[in-house]
Amino acid sequence: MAVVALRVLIFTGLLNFIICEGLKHDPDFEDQYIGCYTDNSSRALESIVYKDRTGTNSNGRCIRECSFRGFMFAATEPDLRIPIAECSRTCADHAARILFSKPTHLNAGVLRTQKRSRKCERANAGDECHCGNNYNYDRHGSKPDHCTLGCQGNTAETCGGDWRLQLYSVCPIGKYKGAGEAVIDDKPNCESECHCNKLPCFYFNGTCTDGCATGWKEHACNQIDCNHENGGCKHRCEEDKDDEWCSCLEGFKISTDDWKKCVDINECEDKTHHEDCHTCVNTEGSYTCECRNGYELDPITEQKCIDINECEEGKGIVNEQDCHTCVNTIGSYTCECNQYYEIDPDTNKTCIDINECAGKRGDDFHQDCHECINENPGYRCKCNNGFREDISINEGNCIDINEMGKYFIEVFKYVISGFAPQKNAIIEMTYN
Ligand SMILES: [Ca+2]
Ligand SMILES: [Ca+2]
Ligand SMILES: [Ca+2]
Repeated sequence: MAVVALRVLIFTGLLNFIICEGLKHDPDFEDQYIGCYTDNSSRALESIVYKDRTGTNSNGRCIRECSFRGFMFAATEPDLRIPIAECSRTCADHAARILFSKPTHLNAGVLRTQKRSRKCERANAGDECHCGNNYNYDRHGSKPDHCTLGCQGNTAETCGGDWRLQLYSVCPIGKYKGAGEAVIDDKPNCESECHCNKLPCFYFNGTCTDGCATGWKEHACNQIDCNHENGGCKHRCEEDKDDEWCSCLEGFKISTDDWKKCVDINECEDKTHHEDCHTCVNTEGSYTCECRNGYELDPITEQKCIDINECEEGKGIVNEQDCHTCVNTIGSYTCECNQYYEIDPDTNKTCIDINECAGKRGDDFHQDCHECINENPGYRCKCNNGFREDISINEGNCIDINEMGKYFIEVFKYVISGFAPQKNAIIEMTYN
């Protein structure tokens, strides 16, 4: 038994080397190889994009064609004109048969298999390129050793086997295979992105044939180049960022459609404007405000409303004429008024004469004022007969003329006669 096992080992290696040679790829796409899978009339991949009869097929060409069409998987498979019965079995099947034949027939078996293999190759009507997006490409099973038929006119590669798909992952245009496995979580590993003047880039390493697009540099055109047209950014470009390196000036944000573009922030809609901005007015890159009466736009920020100091010179308030002492208030102003004046209750902003006579005797005009006559400022008094108005003060006051006259006469008589005045010497006088 041990001898037989050893012989199997030796012959398998020999046959694979001599006859089958095994799976072969274009080295550029080797990394994208997924496996060899069984196909049948219920196709594992949904589309056949071409049947090549010119002898120019290759796995790379099939991968490119599938990528152009937006597929995730590509597979080559020979289109055999001769029925399966003629070609009988795959190369590996023949190898197994030979191993179990008598040793004396080994050489003849090898020769027969070689003949059949060549016959099958000659009989290939063409190479098919299958594309698909179905993750269950393996639903008919896998046959790892069966993809051994050479591509038409290109023996450097194999293009599947009889009803066998030589399956590769496909990266979409602009992407190329990332590091590691060809398929991760059932999806092609296409993490790397290249940016060429004209896509696609090469799928295996991202090389661009016609140079890098704006804002990109290095071999695979996957490095940011802020020195070249600002890295494609509308505003700012930051090379130290791996992803989305564009940023915007103040007042702008990254567009939701294109992270290289910047769009205005509508501060009024977002309600991010200053709380003292009465009516927010959005502008490109900023905003400004419309202010209520009594306020003006802050000349420094132009984004908030500040109180107008109406009391400042040149602001229109005429001191001592209509507003004796201007007092600024937030959003307005008021006035302090001189004596005999009061603030106009209608406007609250001008000083008007107090009508003392409209008030109460004793409180608003003098107790001894017989008839109050309003004046601006103050008031005067009209006095009854025998009284005169004391004009020494603004507040009118009636004083008794007779009493005053008697007093002065007594004093006068006393001074000139040197004796005490007598009652019958009193002289009635009118004081003017
Ligand atoms: Ca704005
Ligand atoms: Ca004010
Ligand atoms: Ca008055």
